[in-house]
Amino acid sequence: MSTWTLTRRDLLRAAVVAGAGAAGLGGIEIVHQVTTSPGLAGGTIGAVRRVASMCQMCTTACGIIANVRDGRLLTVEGNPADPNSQGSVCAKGVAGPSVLYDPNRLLYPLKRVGRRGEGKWKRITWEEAYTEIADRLRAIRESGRPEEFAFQQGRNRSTDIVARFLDAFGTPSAFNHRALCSLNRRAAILSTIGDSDWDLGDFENSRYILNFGSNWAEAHQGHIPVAIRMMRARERGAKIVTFDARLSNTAALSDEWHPVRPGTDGLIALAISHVICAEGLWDREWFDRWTNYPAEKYAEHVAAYTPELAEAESGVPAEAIRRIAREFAAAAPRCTTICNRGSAAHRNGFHNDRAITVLNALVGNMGKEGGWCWHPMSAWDKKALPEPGPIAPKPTARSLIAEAKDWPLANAWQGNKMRVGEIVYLWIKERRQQISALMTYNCDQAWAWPEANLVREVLADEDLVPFHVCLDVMASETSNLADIVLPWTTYLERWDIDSRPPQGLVDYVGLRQPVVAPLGESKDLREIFPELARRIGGGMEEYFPWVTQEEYFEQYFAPVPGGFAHMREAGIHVDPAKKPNYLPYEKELTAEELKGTRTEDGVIHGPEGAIGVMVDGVARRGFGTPSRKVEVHSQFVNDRGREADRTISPLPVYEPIPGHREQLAQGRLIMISFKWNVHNAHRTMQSKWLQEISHTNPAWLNPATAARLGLAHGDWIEVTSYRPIDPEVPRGDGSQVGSLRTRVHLTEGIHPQVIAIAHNAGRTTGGPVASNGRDRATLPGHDSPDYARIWWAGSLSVAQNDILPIYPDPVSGQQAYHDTMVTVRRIAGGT
Ligand SMILES: Nc1nc2c(c(=O)[nH]1)N[C@H]1C(S)=C(S)[C@@H](COP(=O)(O)OP(=O)(O)OC[C@H]3O[C@@H](n4cnc5c(=O)[nH]c(N)nc54)[C@H](O)[C@@H]3O)O[C@H]1N2
Ligand SMILES: Nc1nc2c(c(=O)[nH]1)N[C@H]1C(S)=C(S)[C@@H](COP(=O)(O)OP(=O)(O)OC[C@H]3O[C@@H](n4cnc5c(=O)[nH]c(N)nc54)[C@H](O)[C@@H]3O)O[C@H]1N2
Ligand code: SF4
Ligand SMILES: [Mo]
Repeated sequence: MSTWTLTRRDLLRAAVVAGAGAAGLGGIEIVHQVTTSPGLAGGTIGAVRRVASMCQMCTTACGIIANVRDGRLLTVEGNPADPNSQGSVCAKGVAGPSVLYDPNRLLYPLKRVGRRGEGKWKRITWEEAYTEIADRLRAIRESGRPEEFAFQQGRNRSTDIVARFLDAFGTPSAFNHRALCSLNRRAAILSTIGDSDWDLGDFENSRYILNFGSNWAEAHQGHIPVAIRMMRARERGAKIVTFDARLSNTAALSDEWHPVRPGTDGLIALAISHVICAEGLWDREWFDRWTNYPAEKYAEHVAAYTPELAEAESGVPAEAIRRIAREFAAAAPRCTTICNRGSAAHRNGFHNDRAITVLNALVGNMGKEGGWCWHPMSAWDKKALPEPGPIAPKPTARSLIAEAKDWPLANAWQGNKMRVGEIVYLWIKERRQQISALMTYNCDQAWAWPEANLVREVLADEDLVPFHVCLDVMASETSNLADIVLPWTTYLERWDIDSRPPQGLVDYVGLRQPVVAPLGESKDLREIFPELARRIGGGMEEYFPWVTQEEYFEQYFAPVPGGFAHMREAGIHVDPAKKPNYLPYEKELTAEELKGTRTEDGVIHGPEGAIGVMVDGVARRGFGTPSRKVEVHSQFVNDRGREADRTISPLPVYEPIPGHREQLAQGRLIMISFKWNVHNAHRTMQSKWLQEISHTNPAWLNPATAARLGLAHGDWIEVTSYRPIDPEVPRGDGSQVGSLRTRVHLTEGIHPQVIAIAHNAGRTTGGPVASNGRDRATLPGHDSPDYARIWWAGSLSVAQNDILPIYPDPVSGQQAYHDTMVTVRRIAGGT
């Protein structure tokens, strides 16, 4: 296999070529749009009201200012008061009005009249909808089996109200998307430092950034906040090195791009560690002081992971690995790693991310300016801003599906239950747990989940799912399979308390507020749940004492100076007295904190557990792990594994993906997935502004691979996928999953053993914009003259998830999105 390293000049050339080539296939244009506005929130300019709120076109939740005239939203811009996004928004943020005013929005409650999935609906009143749903749910609750009411949520930003309702109901069957998304990354960080499940590299102050498969210029949960800091760092001369299986736009904005074979990032990190140890480039003193494993022994552990081994497995030249190791260590402590689904969404992703995290400990950059940092709060300060009103106790009923005991790390951390979302519908199909009612919220599992056709099959089956209510903004593959569809407000018409891991290392809080009145009869969960609780009764109603949503937020924001009124005006609050979370572990414990504690093996225990550690005779706060040190050696994960009959190495290791080597030798390819900057999963595909920019997903192939397979640019191909050959994975028998048809997009910007397909495509419902004209007027009364202007109607758009196998990492349950083995063959053409 060929290996190569590209310079920044080569990268820019390649990016231009990729863009130009794509245009010939109907356009996968590359757009970077980061705007900065000096304007302030609140007040008016002429007849325009400037309303502060928070974007939710993706999970980054940037502060925004909505310009509204006569009750109509005109434009959206960034809110400079947001310490994370600092007044910038991306193209998706700007496109808010196109979602709000989309003529295909759901505006009235609908009840199915034909067979499930047939697409026949009648409009009903809210009164009818409430009555039917409350009657069904009350019967389940009163049956004594509350777990039979299951709630499927996706990227929920209204966690307070959802938890309140489910707890008050008494159901533990809360299914979420975490395993589809970021489970391995979080488990790796929790097991290593304990303080947080999310790292926040101090990029702005960094001099050297190693990026293992994070596409921060286009995606990443901290997209704009990360991207603006990376660009500032580069302007100041920082070097960014990106490992990605494909030339992402992030790779193109980096100083170096190294194409990697998927699933090998952990090995590269271990090989870099090997060089750092072998050449004595480490910060040995820091490692010995602050980790629970001697540096000498870690050097022995990584001795086997040579750069040559890493080259053979990953394709990154050994010499490049040596050079990068030296450069990274030389920049310490102003150096950091960043990673995301590129390294983590694999069968071995937990260990990949552990190896990358520990690499930081080796150079002693943890918690330091310009280094690898974190913040204990991944949202706002919940102690300072407690939830108003009575809090329901946690359910005592059990849910086999939610507990997911086969995956020892999925729910291993209290308060951070991650579940294993991708097995839910398989297990319902296998009748492992009875479901009597399902409510879907903020999730399009029938399109976004692997084996999406299996999800659709289960949702269509009235024996398996007797009652399905879907709350959605627009028709989706999932709402199409509901019995009742409730019209949901968009993020521009609803209330939330929100904030994200603070990139500036100081926590903050924001308010999402309606910038216009809800369209039609759409409502938010914050209105629906209290009403349902009152109608279900049986004590549930006691947890929802407030009358209006404003009243609830009035109470919520009371502790903020200026209260709710200030939040409505400014949108964001940051406590000016708070300092960035540098070196939290060094903090000395006070005499007051040490009162009544006992020290055992150096760990200081208070009445509620470990609070610190003795280091060189001083009592310090340390880390949030059992040993209060960085757990290079995690007995915790090893023990959790043993309890579930799984072997989890306590040290970071490289575990090759089972079957990859053999199948690659037979000529199969690894199929990966990626996200475009202008799309966010399902929710942007209805936006005509965004869909016009990106609406197609041909398969990226390297010219060398295409030559081997006898393929040319633009050829039609059939891609056939297979389950893993892996006894530790459900149905891991190597059997065929399915096939899709797409076209070849030739580019040097991809590893030769990889085929990459963007996931933001392939909708068949949701109206003509989302489906490239396939779905004409789906709902009564929904049409628009704009639809005639969909010049991209009929463009290629395939649903990748129909052929992705359900493939949970056996230790954590993370869906291995980037490990699917496929065969590719040329076909005559046509969709
Ligand atoms: N525009 C946009 N932004 C988003 C989202 C979106 O849908 N669209 N979704 C949000 C959400 S929910 C999430 S979880 C984040 C995800 O954010 P990211 O993880 O940054 O994005 P992904 O596209 O999931 O994957 C990142 C990269 O991994 C690469 N890759 C695949 N396999 C490997 C590998 O083995 N090694 C390496 N080094 N690279 C590999 C892919 O080519 C891709 O460029 O983005 C968030 N932001
Ligand atoms: N092949 C492949 N599949 C993937 C991924 C991948 O990289 N490749 N990524 C995975 C990841 S990381 C994740 S998190 C999941 C995400 O998958 P989902 O959770 O299904 O994605 P969302 O876009 O959040 O869509 C959820 C629902 O939110 C609704 N919605 C809520 N609020 C609004 C709003 O204000 N406006 C609009 N327009 N819609 C709203 C949408 O209508 C939609 O039905 O997908 C996963 N699936
Ligand atoms: S990064 Fe996400 S939250 Fe921020 S403006 Fe873009 S879509 Fe909105
Ligand atoms: Mo995600």
